[in-house]
Amino acid sequence: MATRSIGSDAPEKLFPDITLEVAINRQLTISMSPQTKLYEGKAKILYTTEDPEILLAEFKDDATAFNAQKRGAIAGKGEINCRISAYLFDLLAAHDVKTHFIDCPAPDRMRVKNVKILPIEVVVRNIAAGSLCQQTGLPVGTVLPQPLVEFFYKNDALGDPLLTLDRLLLLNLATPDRVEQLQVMAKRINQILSDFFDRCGITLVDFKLEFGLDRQQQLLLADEISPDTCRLWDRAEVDPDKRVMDKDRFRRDLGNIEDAYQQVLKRVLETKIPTKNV
Ligand code: ADP
Ligand code: AIR
Ligand code: ASP
Repeated sequence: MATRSIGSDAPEKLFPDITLEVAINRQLTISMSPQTKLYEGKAKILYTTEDPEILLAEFKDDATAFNAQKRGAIAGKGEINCRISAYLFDLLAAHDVKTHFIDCPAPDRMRVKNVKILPIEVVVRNIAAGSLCQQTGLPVGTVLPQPLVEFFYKNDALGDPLLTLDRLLLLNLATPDRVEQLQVMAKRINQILSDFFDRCGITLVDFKLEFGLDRQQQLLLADEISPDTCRLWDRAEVDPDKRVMDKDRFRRDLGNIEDAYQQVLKRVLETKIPTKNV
């Protein structure tokens, strides 16, 4: 989908007139206030709420890969990803990481703080996989000596290319201080999530984060953290295909996608969080 700055354009009506009655009924189950569809992406729909500082994100079952060249659906994915994300955002908040997450008014819906998303995808890698292997020749599964933080330009039209620091600064995507802040936050988030997934019997191979600025210019972790945005390997499996519990099952046609996503949710919900807050 073409990128546009959320909140800046005239919002599109939520439902066409012909389905107004259904639309009204559906809205009433979520909130008594009118909602307008602000943006529909590949995996989520964002709606306005009565409060301009709060958005409602609806997680879809739709799945895409390779910059939407491959399309499909994963039954139950919307709810699973919303619940996993909510749980992980709570975990991070308990460790004083500031996130956009407020609450879930329905299993596939999340209320979030409205932020201006930075056009940067922050990827953290613990083990070599995916584009790192394709672009460097490193064998899949190579344990990295330390976590690698990479920046990609969040721009579908350009295919989300890898950025160098100089390109990032050239394009004014962030200041040097912001880059430093993103690196520090990404590494901290990696520590917390890696420890947690370890307890779930899952290896956090790599993941993508998005950040945004709220009205007070505070940097918040945004978007989602789910099997759509992480590579997750079952620690009990050595087989390179069987161990995959994330969107690579869809990307690589490995089958059993729904089961893998369900299994991640189950393990996340069963695992006790080692903090005093949660
Ligand atoms: P895409 O836009 O890549 O197709 P999604 O379907 O997940 O991705 O769409 C959700 C969009 O909402 C993303 O572009 C993401 O950057 C944006 N977003 C996520 N969290 C927030 C937030 N708190 N405020 C505003 N926009 C957000
Ligand atoms: N990712 C990147 N863009 C979209 C997503 N979901 C995630 C992948 C993977 C990590 O970022 O799901 O967990 C690195 O992706 P890649 O393709 O660069 O190896
Ligand atoms: N989410 C991106 C897409 O839909 C990239 C990916 O996950 O492979 O194309």
